[in-house]
Order: sequence, then structure tokens, then C-alpha cells
Amino acid sequence: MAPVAISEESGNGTISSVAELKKVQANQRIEETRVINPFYSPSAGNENDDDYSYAKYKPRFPVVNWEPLTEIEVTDRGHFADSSKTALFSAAQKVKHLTPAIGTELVGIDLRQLTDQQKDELALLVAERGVVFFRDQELSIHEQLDIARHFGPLHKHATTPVPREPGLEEVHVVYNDASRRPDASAFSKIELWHSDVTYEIQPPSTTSLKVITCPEYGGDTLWSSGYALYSSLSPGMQVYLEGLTALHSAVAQADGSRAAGLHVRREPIESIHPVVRVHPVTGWKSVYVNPGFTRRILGVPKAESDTILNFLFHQIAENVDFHVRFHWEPNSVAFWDNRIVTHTATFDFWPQTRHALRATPHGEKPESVEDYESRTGKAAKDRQIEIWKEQGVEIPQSKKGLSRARGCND
Ligand SMILES: O=C(O)CCC(=O)C(=O)O
Ligand SMILES: [Fe+2]
Repeated sequence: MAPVAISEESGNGTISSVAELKKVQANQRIEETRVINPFYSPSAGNENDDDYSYAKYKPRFPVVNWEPLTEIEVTDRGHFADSSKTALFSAAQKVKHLTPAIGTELVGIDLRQLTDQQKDELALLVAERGVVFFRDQELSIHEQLDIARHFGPLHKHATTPVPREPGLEEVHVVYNDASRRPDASAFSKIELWHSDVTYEIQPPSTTSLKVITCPEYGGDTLWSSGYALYSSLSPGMQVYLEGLTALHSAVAQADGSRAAGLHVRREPIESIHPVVRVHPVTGWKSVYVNPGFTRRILGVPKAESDTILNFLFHQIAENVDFHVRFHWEPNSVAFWDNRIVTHTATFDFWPQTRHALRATPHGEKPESVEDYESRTGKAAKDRQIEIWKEQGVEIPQSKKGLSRARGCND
């Protein structure tokens, strides 16, 4: 057989036997199929650190071991807010709603100046609008953590990186640069949609991300409203989903980290949460599954679980009426309510650098419609219908078709 010319693999640039060729090809295949999850940034190198003012916030993976999380008491700050949000809105030059379903930008506010009353109103606004944006924010990561702590006890992530600066283990670092090329063969775009760490017993509530370095264009983030997804469904489907629970798992994330040679700081867990949860402050119903972490619906045939989840995942990722897309600038900050939205970053900016810091308060244990209604004595609501009622709009007949079958879970 004629020698086959290949790159550096065979040392002298030629391969003389079929066995050797097969070995080289197998190695190439392994290299090609190596999974690179864009969320698991490896330790970034030290190149250009002298010129980079945020080098102290570059990723680090400490080799420490944390105990499993246990249940904690959390009271949402939105409960304390004045529903007109006058203190917050009167401090803004402009309040810009970005789509009917989701997303508001507040212009002219300095987050460092917020009073506790304004923070409570922000929590309520985020609970209603899903995600709220601010630009040109000088607040430090320490000040960002202080605001987050106002919303709830902070989550420490078991696998994603923390900043090099000591004492910031509650911060989740997002960092990508030229050394890290996203691997489109490893993940579909649908799989990247997620709500943060939904496998936890008490997944996050009012979460914030500050982008400190980003390309001039590219690297946008999209959010999808779980309220809007719920509202879009037929009454029969709404009732069906309200009676279901689903399994959320950290196992794949931990396995992915270990496969990348990284240390997992807390053993992965799996939790069962309602498929429709009620936001404790708005009382609105939201579909609470996500492609990133929800593995199956419990108590139904697997084929049914796969089909229903697949339908919901596609709606989350593809129904653009549920979406808002945000273009970041350095010092932009987003606050989103992880209980009622999913999100995905875009990975279209390689080889440029994008660097962001997240603070993540724990929310309450997700509450089903039935549990919310028996705890509060109030009926959980469909956000869209509430908004139409407020606007004096007649509710379409198709939305009136079925009332909720009470006691169907008894
Ligand atoms: O990079 C982003 O825009 C978001 C990354 C992410 O999913 C997160 O920080 O929760
Ligand atoms: Fe996220």
C-alpha cells in the first residue's frame, strides 16, 4: 500500500502500515469527538494578564469539597414591594419594556445607590417581567453580591469556575477567549437553553450577571418566558401539566466536568419539581422544565415524557414570542428570575473575549399550583389573562374552555 501523507502524527509525515493508519485515524476520531461544553471553561491561561484589568476575575477551579445543600428558609423580597414600584421607577430616566412577554430596561439608574425599598421593587419587577437590564453599571462584584444577598442566601456552584481572587466562591465566572473554541458538534442549540441549577432543592430566584468584557457585537443572551409558555397552551394541556412533576439532574454537568479533568466540589444531586410552578409573589403559573437539566416527567410512560418534554423544550427555544435578546456592552447588568424564565448564551464571537460574573440567590422550594393554592387560599393565575383583564380586553373564548379540574391529584 502506498504511504499515506498526514500531518505530524506519524513523526516522519508518512504512514507505512494499515495498522498504523488505523491507529492514527482512531486517535483523530477521538480528538474530533472530544466533548467541549461551552459552559465548562477550563482554567484560562495567563497570557496578556498584565494588560487585562480583570485578570483577578479569570476562572479558577478550587479543589475543595462542600457538604450537600439542605433546606433553608427564604422569604422573597418582592413580598415587601409596593406594587406601583414608585421608588424604583421615579429614580429611572426611562422604563423601556422590550417585548410584551418579557424584558424591561431601566435607564439612568446606578445600582450602587439602590435603597432596600428599591431593591424590593426590583425583585417584584423582575418577577413580573422575567428579566430587567441596566447599562453602564460601575458596581463591583462585592456590591453585586450585596444586592444578591438582599434577595436570598447565595448559591455556590459545584462545578463552574470562581474568580482567582480569594473569598469569591459564591461567584460563577463566565469566561471565553481565543483559547476556547465552542464545539458545535457537542451540543445542539436547544440543549443549551436552561434555568440555572434547577436540580437543587431550592433553585435560584433573582439572579444577576454583569458583563465586564465583551465583543462589540456577538455574545448576546436570550431569555424565554415560562409564564408566556404556560399562557400559550390549551386549557386541557395546562391542567394536565399542572398535575405533573419532573426530575432535574446535576449528574451530566458533574460528569462533563470530571471528563474535562475538573474537580467537582459537591456531589451531584437530582430533585423532583412541579412541571408548573407558581411564583410566590405574582401568583402566576410558569412552566418549569428546561432542556439543560430536566430529564423526565414522572409517573407517565417514557414515550409520553419524551414527547411532552420535547414539545416544551422546542417551544422554549423556538417560540420567538416568548423571547427577549439582549446585546451586552461592558458594564451591562441583567437580573432575571430563574423561577420563571430560561436562558441561553450565544457562542458566535470566537476568538474574542467575553467575561461575566454571576451572583445567584436561592429561592424557595418550587411550589405546585395545588400546594400554592392550599397554602395561600388564593387561586394561582395565568399571567396573560391577568394582563388582558387589567387592560379591559375581552378574554378569547378558547381561553375560557376548561376550568381547572380540582382534586385531580388527590
Ligand atoms: O453567558 C451568558 O450570557 C449566560 C451564561 C449563563 O447561562 C449563566 O451565567 O447563567
Ligand atoms: Fe445560566
